Amino acid sequence: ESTMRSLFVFFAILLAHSEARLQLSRQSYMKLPYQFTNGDPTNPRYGLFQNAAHKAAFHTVDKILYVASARSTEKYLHIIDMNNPASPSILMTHVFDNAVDGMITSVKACTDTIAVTLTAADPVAEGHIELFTPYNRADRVFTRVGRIAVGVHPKDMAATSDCTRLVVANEGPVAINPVSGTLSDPEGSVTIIVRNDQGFPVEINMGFQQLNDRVVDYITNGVRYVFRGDHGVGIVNTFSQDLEPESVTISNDDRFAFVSCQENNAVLKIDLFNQRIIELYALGAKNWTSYNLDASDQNDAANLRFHTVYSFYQPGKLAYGVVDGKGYLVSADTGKAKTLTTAQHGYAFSDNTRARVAYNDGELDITTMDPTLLSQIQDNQQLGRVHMSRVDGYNIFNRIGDVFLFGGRGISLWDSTTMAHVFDSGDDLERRASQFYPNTFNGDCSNGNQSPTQQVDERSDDMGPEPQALATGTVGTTPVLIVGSRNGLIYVFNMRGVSANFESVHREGSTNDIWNNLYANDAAGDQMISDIGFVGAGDSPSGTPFVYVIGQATGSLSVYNVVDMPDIF
Ligand SMILES: *[C@@H]1O[C@H](CO)[C@@H](O)[C@H](O)[C@H]1NC(C)=O
Ligand SMILES: [Ca+2]
Ligand SMILES: [Ca+2]
Repeated sequence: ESTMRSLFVFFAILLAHSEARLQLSRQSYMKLPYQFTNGDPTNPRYGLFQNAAHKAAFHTVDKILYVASARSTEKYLHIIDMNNPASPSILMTHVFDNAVDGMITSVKACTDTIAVTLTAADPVAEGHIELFTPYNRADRVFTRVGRIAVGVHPKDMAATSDCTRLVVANEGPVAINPVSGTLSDPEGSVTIIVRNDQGFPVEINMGFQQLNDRVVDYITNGVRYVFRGDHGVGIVNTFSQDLEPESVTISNDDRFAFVSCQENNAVLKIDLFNQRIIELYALGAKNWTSYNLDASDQNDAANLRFHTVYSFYQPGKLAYGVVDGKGYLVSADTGKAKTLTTAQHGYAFSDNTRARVAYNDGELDITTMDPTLLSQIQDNQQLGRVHMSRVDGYNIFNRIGDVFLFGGRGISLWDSTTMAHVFDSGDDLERRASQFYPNTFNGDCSNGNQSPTQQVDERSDDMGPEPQALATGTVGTTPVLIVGSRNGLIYVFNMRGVSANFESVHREGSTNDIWNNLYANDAAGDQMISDIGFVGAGDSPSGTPFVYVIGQATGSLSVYNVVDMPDIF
């Protein structure tokens, strides 16, 4: 019987490994300059943790990639030649030098227009979108054609397929009002910019105040109304002020926009034809009873364990994908807690606390909670360190009876008509990371004097793998999903059936030196992946589909071909 069993295991492994798999094949890697000494483009400066690159957009006709920095001092848009994805080169760097602007937050490339969103230097003032004609290779010029005000702190932007509508998600995060010197929570909003024949864009600003009337319904459905003010000190904060858009995507028929309100764990669906909000949907919580997770940073290793906790999906990035002719909203379930400090926001508030601290502070209902869960909460190797919500999970005794964590630690598919949750990758991201890259599992890139292996496990108590970039596309006839995690892993999934099925995972860069040295030697990979784009075979100069990846911590751009390769046994 045992011979039969091992034979069976042998064949199972053989089968699993003899299939072809969609994998990434590295084409190029480059660091972007964060500054030019004395403004001289021939004198670039490079540095780790300088936010030299953050977002990118590919112009399919011109084969140009526009890469934006995320710096208030140097607002750069690098215009990069991608005629040969194996050796991209900077053609020009456009410098945004309007002192009223804060920093670049997103970039979109349409056939005849390049759009860039900029926050305002004043954190409670409205931001802007700047429009350009695409870079002209012959004349080497990049010409601005318009500047339009949007809402406070534009964070993300999407365009319809014909580019007649741009949709901007304005986060409106809490800040200190520079005039009054006190806390101000600007309204979140969505701006729709409609192109007309005169070339003068019409803009529609959509606030969320209309949703305040239904706040009780929304809370009952599970939408998080996180910071409600403090009436004792005269801070009133409405639901619409607390709703904070993070990411936006548009359905492939250009009819609907979907906006993720990350901290609120909700998605707004907007009708782009009638310019109205259809509904605000609560995303619900993930029940970890069926999965494993690593919630402790104190064992310097992957320890995926079983805990009876819940977590909010809280997508940091949305995309739209079509499977078997039906559209799905795809979410990267990053997670985010809302933390306000006196220094930065004029008031101290914390959405989250470490589970053991909540226990010690008497916030948990120890009389009704499962004893196993309570013992895990008192153990820093298990749940003691994990950040849990102190706003949710209250029972009728006004004590926390259920533990809610931040972030789904995976990706989800949502029916774009009903917003039903139709697929969850469960613990796939952490499981594959622990299998293929255990030495950097849930690791961080935050200390230049430490190595990637020294920073292993540091994000486990936060939100684990933290997927924060997504792209959908097609390789041959296979719909694919590319997912980038904060700690530099790039996952490839196929979307056959209504699910995301694992194909491969890639980590770029070495682990055998401190980050500063790895960075200097072009061996740090892409850390804190902040954007990913997929370029299909028809738009790729080589005819092979490729993926570009932006790492914010490393200020880097990587390009990979997506190839169907047989696995080497
Ligand atoms: C979570 O799943 C477990 C096991 O299936 C179940 O007992 C529990 O009721 C679920 N929790 C919720 C809120 O549905
Ligand atoms: Ca706000
Ligand atoms: Ca761990």
